[in-house]
Amino acid sequence: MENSNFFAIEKELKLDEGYQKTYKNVDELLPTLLRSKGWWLDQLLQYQGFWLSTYGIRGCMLIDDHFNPRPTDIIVATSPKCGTTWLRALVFSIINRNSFDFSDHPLRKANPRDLVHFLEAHIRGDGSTASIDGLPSPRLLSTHLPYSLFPECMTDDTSACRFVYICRDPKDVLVSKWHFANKLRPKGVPPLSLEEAFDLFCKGVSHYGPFWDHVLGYWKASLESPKKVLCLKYEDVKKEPLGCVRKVANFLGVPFTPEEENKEIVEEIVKLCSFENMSNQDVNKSDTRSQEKPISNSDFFRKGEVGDWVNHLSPQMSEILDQITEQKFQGTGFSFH
Ligand code: PAP
Repeated sequence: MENSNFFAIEKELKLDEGYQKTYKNVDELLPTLLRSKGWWLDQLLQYQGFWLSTYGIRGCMLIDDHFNPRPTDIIVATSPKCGTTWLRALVFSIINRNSFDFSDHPLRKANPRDLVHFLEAHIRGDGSTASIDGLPSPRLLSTHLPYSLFPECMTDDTSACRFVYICRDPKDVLVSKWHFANKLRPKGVPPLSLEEAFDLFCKGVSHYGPFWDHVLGYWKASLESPKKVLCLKYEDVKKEPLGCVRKVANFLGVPFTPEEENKEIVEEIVKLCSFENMSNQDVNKSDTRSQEKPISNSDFFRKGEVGDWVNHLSPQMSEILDQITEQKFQGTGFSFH
C-alpha cells in the first residue's frame, strides 16, 4: 500500500530526485518498524521512540530532508486532543489582530484547521513541501510531532523559529481521544471500548505517544530555550485566558499595546476563541463526514471542559493514570497540578 501511494504521487507530480530518494527511504523503513494496533482501523508504528501513523513518519522525513525553516516561523505544537483547535485559533488571532475586524473575522467562517497549515500533513496536498514553501512570512504552522523529531536546524538555539505548545491532563486527553476515535470508526466496525483505549494509552500507544514523553520533550526545551519554546497547560488557559493570551503575545514579540488594552482586544480574542463561540459557528456545527472526508469540523468540539474524565474513568483507572504520570514526571519539575 505504501509503495502504491508513492508511485501515485510520483506519477502525478514527477517529483524531483531528492523527493524520490526520501520516498524510497520511507518505503524501505516502514516494513522494518514495530507495529501496533491503532485506535481506529489504522496501525501505529514505532519511530524514534514515538508511535506514529505512516503519514506522520513520511511527513517527518520530508521535513528532515526538504523543509526550509524561516526565523519567523511560528509552530503551534500539541499532542493530539490537548487543545490544538483552541491554540491554533488563539495564535492565529493574536498575530493577525490588526488585519481583521472581530465581527467579520475568518474564525467565524472557517475552522482553525483551514487557516493554519498542518506541517507534517503537507504530504497529503501534493507530496512535497511546495505549498508550505509558498506561504508568506510569518508562517503559522501546526504540528503534533514530538520536539525531538524536528531537525536540529529548527530546534537548536541559533534557529529563531518558535514553538507554542499546549498540553493537558492525560485523563482528559484519554477520554477526549476515546470519543474522537469512536467518531472516526467506520460504520459497522464495533466501537473501541474504554478499557481497550485505556490499555493502549497507558502503554504509550497513542498517536504521537507516549503522551508523557511528548510533554516532557517540549517542557524540557522550554526550560532550556525559553525564548524558543513556550509551554502552556489547557487547564491554565481555561482558568486565566486573558493572562495566557498576553503571555503568548509577549513570547511572540507582539505584546499588546496600552491602546489595544484600552480597546479590550485581549478580551475580544478570548471571546472569539472560546469553546462556546467557536462550537456555535455554523462552519463548526455542520456534520460533513463522508467516506472521502471521515472527519468533520464538529468532531473537534465536544465538551471543552476540564475534568470530564470523572464521568468516564473508574477510580482504579484514574489511580493508575495518576501513578504513571507521577512516575514519568518525577524529578522533572513538571506537574499538572
Ligand atoms: P486534535 O489534536 O485532534 O486537533 P484538539 O483540538 O486538540 O484535537 O482536541 C479537541 C478537544 O479540544 C476537545 O476536548 P473534549 O473532547 O474534552 O471536549 C474539544 O472539545 C476541545 N476544544 C475545541 N475547541 C476548544 C476551545 N475553543 N476551547 C476549549 N476547548 C476546546
